[in-house]
Amino acid sequence: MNDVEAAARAQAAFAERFGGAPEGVWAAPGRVNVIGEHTDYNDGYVLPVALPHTTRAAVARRSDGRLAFASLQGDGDVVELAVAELAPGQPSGWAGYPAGVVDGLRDRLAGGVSVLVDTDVPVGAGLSSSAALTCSVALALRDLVAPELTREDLVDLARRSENDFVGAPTGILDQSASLLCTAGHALFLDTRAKRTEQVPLDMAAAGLELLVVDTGTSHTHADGGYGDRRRECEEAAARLGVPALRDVADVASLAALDDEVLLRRARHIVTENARVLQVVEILRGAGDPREIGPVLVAGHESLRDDFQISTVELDACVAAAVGAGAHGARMVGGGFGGSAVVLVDRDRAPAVADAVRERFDREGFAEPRTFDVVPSAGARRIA
Ligand code: GAF
Repeated sequence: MNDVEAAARAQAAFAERFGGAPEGVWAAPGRVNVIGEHTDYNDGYVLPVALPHTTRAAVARRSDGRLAFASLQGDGDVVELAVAELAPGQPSGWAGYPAGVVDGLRDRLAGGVSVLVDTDVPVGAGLSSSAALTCSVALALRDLVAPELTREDLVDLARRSENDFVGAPTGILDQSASLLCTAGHALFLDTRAKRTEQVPLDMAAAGLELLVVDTGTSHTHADGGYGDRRRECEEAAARLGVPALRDVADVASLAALDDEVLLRRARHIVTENARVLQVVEILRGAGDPREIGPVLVAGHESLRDDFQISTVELDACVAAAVGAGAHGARMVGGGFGGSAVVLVDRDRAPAVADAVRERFDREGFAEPRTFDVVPSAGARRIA
């Protein structure tokens, strides 16, 4: 669906649910991370691209002090409450994400707001559907009531909704990707300095495809595993006497860690930051983007063996894809389920996707969903 069709669909649905027209419609994409996993909350580097898939928010201010959230993907129920009732965890469920954004600007939204969302970002697939939701609403509210906010401010507003309101202890990878990515580029972000560089990434010109494989096994960040990893990284940094694992120069500097688990976690972060820099170097140069393939595989192995957040489905996907001729593949996102990304020659892509499907069938896993990703635009107003 293009932006014009998506806007018309959201406007019609808004009118049906709430009566009247929205003041506008905003779209924000999900993301797939090329490399740089779990580095964001360690002050490190990331390199995401925006998906063509977006969440759209049709929004209008109200004057009765109430909030209403509706979704075309849910059960049709409208979540309603007074602005004064907003509190972390209230409302719960999906509406907590946009409500947390409203909460961040509640002094400007005393009259309330109605929000209708529609999405084609796969939910729970490690493709950042929650950031697509918070960022579409953040951009809408910026345009309506807080024009002085920069996109970097909105990254922080959306992150606070997830961290403080919903209770998911994420970093800023997903929100930055959704708000700062541009079409045809990967976003190289230094999460400490908040410095960005748009790195050209034209897959088609190189005869390549970036294939996403959604294993259909879901994950959620408010659950234990992600928070455990974050705490382990903080503990490792504290024991090493550095502000964050970003400050560890190399693997040799980890020798002081006598705890095997903390050593593994820290080793992943140190080597992953180096992999991001390596991939950026390759993509910046005149070299062949295929050269990033082995770096992606090394990233997967590190997430599997050191960070220990992969799954049998994700491991099987990577093995089958590489076995069938992909240049590289790795799991993406928070882990414990979700999707993998595969770098493959365009003419080999159907055979690689088939090989993954056959492997899943043999192993008795559910059939995965695959699609090609063109690095797409970040959040924008579409009506
Ligand atoms: C999730 C989080 F939301 C991000 O902040 C990031 O840590 C990612 O997992 C792992 O790289 O998407």
